[in-house]
Amino acid sequence: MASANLNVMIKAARKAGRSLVKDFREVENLQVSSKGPGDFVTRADREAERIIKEELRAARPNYGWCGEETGTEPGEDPTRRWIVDPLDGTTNFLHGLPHWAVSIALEHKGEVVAAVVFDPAKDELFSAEKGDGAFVNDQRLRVSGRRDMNSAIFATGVPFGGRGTLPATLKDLARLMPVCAGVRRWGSAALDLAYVAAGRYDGYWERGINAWDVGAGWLLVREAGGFVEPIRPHDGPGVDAGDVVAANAQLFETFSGIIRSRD
Ligand code: LIP
Repeated sequence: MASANLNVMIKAARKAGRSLVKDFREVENLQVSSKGPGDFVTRADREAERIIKEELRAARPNYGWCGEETGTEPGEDPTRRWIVDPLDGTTNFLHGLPHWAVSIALEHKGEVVAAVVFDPAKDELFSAEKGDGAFVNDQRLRVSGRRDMNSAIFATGVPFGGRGTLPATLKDLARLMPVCAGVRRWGSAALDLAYVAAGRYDGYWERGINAWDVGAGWLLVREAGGFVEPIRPHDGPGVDAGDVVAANAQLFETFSGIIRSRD
């Protein structure tokens, strides 16, 4: 039985999802325009965050806010904050690729306690509450049971445009790819973590990532029986660490050891 907070989060995610699906249909038409859909997607992203903020603030006016588009705002309740990426997988959305999600996390005293990752294009709503398990729609999620690296597949995000973490990520790939069954880069951290929770990926890692990208997925993996930690030691909430490594229980030590071996 979902809590009142989770029901509020699901309602907000679905309302924003309806707005994004309408805009996504327009983006597909704009691919051929010379200017491209960049400005249109920015407006879609900001409208989605406005919808989510309106819904969550109406229900819980004293919680803090951390949103990709509108930044951070402390709340009267200093122990709780919403962590929101209204459109995770923005570049996919921009190019008409149907792999993007609305990500909403509720953090209490530095720990994520409720999570929603909604993929409207595939009609999959991933959710979790601390101690109550993780679900996709009404189906309970469990991480994969694979024990050997050479049959496991992993996901990551490779920085585009030569961003700062590209050299480190290329070294990760050089060490990991020879000992696993493959690596996927599908462009949405929130869905990458949701897919680890669902057992579709056996693990995921990314450097140079934000709290709003990973906040909800962090709890999904843990509630599905997986492990998720910052790559480097970090004081404070793990979702603020700027990097992340996650896997099922059997592979986490070996996988995280490979990713951390250069740090
Ligand atoms: C994206 C992440 C993805 C990362 C991209 C980007 P956005 O978030 O979900 O994992 O590799 O660089 O940060 O910007 O689409 O919300």
